[in-house]
Amino acid sequence: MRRIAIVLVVLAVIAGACGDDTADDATPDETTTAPSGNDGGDDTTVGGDDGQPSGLPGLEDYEAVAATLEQPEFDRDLPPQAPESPIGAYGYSRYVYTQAGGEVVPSLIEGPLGYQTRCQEEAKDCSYQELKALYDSGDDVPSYLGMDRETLGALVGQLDAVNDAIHQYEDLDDACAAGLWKSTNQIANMGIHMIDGLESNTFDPSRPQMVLFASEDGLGLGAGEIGDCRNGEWTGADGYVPVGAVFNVSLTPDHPDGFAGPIDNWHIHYNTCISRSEEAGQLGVDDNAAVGEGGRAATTSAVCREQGGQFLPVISSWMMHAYVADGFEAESGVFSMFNPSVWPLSDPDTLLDERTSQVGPGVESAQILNFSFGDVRVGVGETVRFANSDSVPHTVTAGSFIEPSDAFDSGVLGTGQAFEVAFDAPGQYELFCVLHPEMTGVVTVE
Ligand SMILES: [Cu+2]
Repeated sequence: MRRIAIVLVVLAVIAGACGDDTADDATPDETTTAPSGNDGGDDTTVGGDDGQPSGLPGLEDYEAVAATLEQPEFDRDLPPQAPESPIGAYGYSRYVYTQAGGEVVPSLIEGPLGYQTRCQEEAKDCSYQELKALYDSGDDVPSYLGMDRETLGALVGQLDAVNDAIHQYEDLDDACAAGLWKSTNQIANMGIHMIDGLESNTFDPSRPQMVLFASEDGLGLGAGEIGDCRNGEWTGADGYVPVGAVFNVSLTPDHPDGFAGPIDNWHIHYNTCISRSEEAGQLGVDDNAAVGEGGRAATTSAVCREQGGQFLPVISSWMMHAYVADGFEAESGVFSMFNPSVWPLSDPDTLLDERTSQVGPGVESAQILNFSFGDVRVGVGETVRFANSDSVPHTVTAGSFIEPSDAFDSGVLGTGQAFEVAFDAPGQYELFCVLHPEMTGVVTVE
């Protein structure tokens, strides 16, 4: 990979020498914001406010700067420097930091360090049913799955075991009779968490630590009481069926070697407030949290204490969902945190858009998620704020690796650092990461 990148630098220099007159004439105003407090960023921003095209430094310059940034050692580690403003999106990014009162606190880590094999677009065959059909067809395994045929077979076998495990229970009466107990009410795009065997904290596909239940017809929604297990019986309405499982295993330094292949991105919760209010019997508080995992947004110990909750700086386990039930096929991937086939029903790509973009007044937030800028759309005069929520440094640089432009360049952005660009003229603006040339994006200004 590195050798290819260096060849590309040479190409870029040649392209630059021959192609100056093709450079962007629409020059957005460039403003760098927020990276202060992070040693890597301030002194590396390239490109000028003086209007002089300064050219881009070579890959090796950027790599040298990137190498000075401290990196976490293990999958479970938070970044050495905390972001100053919220970053990330639950279920879609490596890190999530959320605003809690006057503080920005870590909320979630998901997936291994570096690149994660995520399989969340509808077009990709990543649901249990699709993986199974793919394996049975004997067709080539698509490269986005990052596994060979044998590994796919092993994964499908494990998911078969999960499917059998959750279907030991036909409904919540069965679950209550078997001694399961309710951990949460029905959480949007997730379901009701029923605890089954938390005493074991090892990975076994046939013995998940929780079973997720949901109704087929959108029953029992919202934050209100839906029922509970009493004397081995479910007190609420009928109609809930198993849809998937949650695994909850020991917090090892790196993520568990659980399912075959790379698509199982395990997560860890930080700064959780647990309340056990009588009326809800619900794990987690903060109903008005917009971006939490079912309202389980991170908070501070002070806020938690005020609410009468129990504060956990970290929940000491790796967790992951697996949605396997027919009728609740997870088009956003078998291991996705949110399943668009569980109430509220939605389109997977819409769910992805909703969960990963936040619009502020005049500022569009563009999360850099897993080596991707996404496609960003803004109005003329609006500002885009790129925030790096990956575990590795990136740059936000105008143009492409073959044909970089002087229009804007963030310099090296470590985890949590952000870069803002205001776009004053309509058009399509290409951008890329100097450190990872395959990482490209487009900002559409209209
Ligand atoms: Cu990059």
